[in-house]
Amino acid sequence: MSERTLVLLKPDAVRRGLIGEILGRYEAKGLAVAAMWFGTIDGDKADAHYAEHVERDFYPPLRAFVTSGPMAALVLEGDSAIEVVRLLNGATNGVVAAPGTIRGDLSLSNRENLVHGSDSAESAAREIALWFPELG
Ligand code: IDP
Repeated sequence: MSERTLVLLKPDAVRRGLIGEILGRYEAKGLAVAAMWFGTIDGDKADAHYAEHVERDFYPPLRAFVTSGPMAALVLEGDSAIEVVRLLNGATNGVVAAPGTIRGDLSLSNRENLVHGSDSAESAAREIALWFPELG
């Protein structure tokens, strides 16, 4: 079933020059870019995106990280896009993410782990509305 998911290429991906490498993996898998945005977000936008995490101990440094420089936000579309992106991204912590995944191949960090992908259909709908209100 074709569906849409929200992907972030976080500031570490941009700083490290990995936009092409990462986007190439999604495209090679067969997902299509339906929308794209590039820029730097403020703390309010970070709080809205990570609403479920704002009370967590790891949130203040995460907030500083995601507001530290430009990011790319994308809507990717294709069969089972939500699950496929999560599988391609790999586990949250790059140290233990499986080789062959984006985080497993390219990250050694639990925070600076290059990418975000919506974790459910409900999250995808909420995040796409937040980042791309014009698609609503
Ligand atoms: P996910 O990005 O794999 O879905 P979440 O648990 O939703 O992981 O966490 C959101 C983001 O918060 C992670 O991608 C990572 O950047 C950061 N994060 C999560 N857990 C930790 C932690 O224990 N220490 C530092 N950062 C964390």
